[in-house]
Amino acid sequence: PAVEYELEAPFSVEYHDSVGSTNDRARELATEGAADAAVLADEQVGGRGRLEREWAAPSGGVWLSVVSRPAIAPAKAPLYTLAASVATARAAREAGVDARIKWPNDVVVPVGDDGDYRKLAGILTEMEGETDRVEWLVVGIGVNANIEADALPDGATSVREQAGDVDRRRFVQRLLEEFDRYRSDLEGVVPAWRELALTLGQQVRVDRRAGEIVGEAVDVTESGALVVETDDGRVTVAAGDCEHLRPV
Ligand code: BTX
Repeated sequence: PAVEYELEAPFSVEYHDSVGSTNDRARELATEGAADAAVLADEQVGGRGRLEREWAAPSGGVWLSVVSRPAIAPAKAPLYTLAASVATARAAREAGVDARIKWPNDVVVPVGDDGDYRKLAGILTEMEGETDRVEWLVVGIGVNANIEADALPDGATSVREQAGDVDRRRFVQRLLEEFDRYRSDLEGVVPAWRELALTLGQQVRVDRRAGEIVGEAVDVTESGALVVETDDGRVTVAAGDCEHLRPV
């Protein structure tokens, strides 16, 4: 393989040089009953983002999906997305990148002081289950690691561009350790998230299915929804209702 992924992580990791989407492979494993499994690829040829957007995933990245079977209600699933963004941002910071978190699912590098940023990583959480109980969760984490920025879409950056190449084995190990820690401490997720959030305190425009709102992002709730202070009062936006969020 292109990378030797001998990990001591608390997950059994399946490695691919190239795959369609690690989330699709992880969904298969989840359906077969896997728990605490991860799928990792050097390249994806059918990487997916939210809302059927494409995710560019050339060779050199960290394209990772983790299967969990937590005893939680689906309403708490967004905390897994926040936990993954905290874990990713921390691993990137240890690699020398000024990584911050943009609600709901991006890890970004700030550019200047006006809220602008470049996207370093994205999270795609998918689940199966009943209304009161999750059966499985697949958390997909895509990190532009050892990739030239000009091989990526506009507005993207990479660990290589920010800080030089990273040892992907160590990066994934750290990311999975942090993710595992917050999986078993869901109450600790929001406090850890706040410390790295770029979004809090920003004036933002949120495109929702229910229409657009503008205001100051003041906090996230205990289930990971964003609280926006608008001229008409406080509005809570669930991650699943957010199509776009940008600073204004
Ligand atoms: P998103 O819907 O928030 O962002 C997708 C948007 O980001 C795209 O429309 C494009 O504008 C931009 N974009 C595409 N590729 C990149 C990139 N490599 N870097 C920066 N910006 C990009 C974000 O979705 C969630 C992405 C999750 C990706 C992981 S990779 C492992 C797993 N497998 C899989 O298929 N998806 C997840």
